Amino acid sequence: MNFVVGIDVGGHKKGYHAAFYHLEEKKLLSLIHIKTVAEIIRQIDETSRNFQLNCSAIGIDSPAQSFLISNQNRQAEKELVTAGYRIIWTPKNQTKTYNWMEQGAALWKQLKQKYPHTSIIETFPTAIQNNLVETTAALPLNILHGKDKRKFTQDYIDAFLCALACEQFLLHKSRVYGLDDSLNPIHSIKMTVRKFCLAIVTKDNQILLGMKKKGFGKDKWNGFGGKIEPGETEKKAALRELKEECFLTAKKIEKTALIHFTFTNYDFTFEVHVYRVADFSGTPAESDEMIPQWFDYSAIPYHLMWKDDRFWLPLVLAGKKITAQFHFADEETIMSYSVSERDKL
Ligand code: 6OG
Repeated sequence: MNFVVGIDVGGHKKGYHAAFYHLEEKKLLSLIHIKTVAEIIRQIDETSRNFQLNCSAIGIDSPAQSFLISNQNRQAEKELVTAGYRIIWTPKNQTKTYNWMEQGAALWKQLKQKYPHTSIIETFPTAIQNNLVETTAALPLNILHGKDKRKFTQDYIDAFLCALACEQFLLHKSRVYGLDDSLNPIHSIKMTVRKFCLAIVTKDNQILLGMKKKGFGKDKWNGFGGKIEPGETEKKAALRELKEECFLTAKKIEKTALIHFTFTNYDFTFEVHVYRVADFSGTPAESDEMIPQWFDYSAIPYHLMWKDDRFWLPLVLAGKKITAQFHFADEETIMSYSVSERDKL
């Protein structure tokens, strides 16, 4: 029988928060706030002894190596940024090392020495959080005993998310960022990704939208797009869908957004590659899927479109490049979102 440990690194003042999670029983054994690495090691050993369990993986938040390699370009981080996550530990031309980085690096080193046969992975709670769909776990509320404990609930949750990444890693199901890098990859929870394309056609301050006649998003105005076929590039897919759905041929096409959508009731992520088509040939015409119509930028029917569009489409029309993520509770309700401008995609 096995357990895993997820550790959130908070800095010298805050210390560490750790979640001990029983793999087979899928149960949190404990959530603790600890100040020193020696204390973590003592707790791991005690958990092994008391419950007769083997510690099979440890997942550490705040990539521990970032401190050691702050001047190197790390592939995992680039991939996370591309996927829309904000990486705060390696700002451009970083001159400052934060004490939680030192702390993470020290933790990493000492655990490696102490447990050479245990898998130790780096993980990233924010990336995990966005991939959780129906995961639930009882949070033992006795963690709230004592003064100020509620303040740290977030840290306990992060620690638990790190433990979940360990579980996925051991099942070979983790999502890996930076796999080809010489440095450690970052593991997160995997959700199946389905790739889609979306073409936004514009001309003279007007946008061409299509009223979807069937399928996902029926009766909504949207750009033209659909699934990216296996082996097809994202751009080729956008060109093909544009032609199939409204009979236009793009002459000028440029990637303008990468958007990830998750829905509480779908166990996959929609990864939508958005292209702006600013020049084309042909005349838009109705197809099996779409009824096309031009709209002035000032009269875009957002109330008859996907709820996310009002948050990102104005930026795209203003010529920006963006990444964004939206989590929907159902097809009409956005639970959370973030939109970021990018220099390139
Ligand atoms: P087919 O079912 O036609 O592909 N799509 C979304 N577009 C917007 N604006 N917002 C969303 O919020 C979307 N989710 C999916 C991607 C579906 C088409 O719909 C786009 C595809 O172009 C949730 O094969």
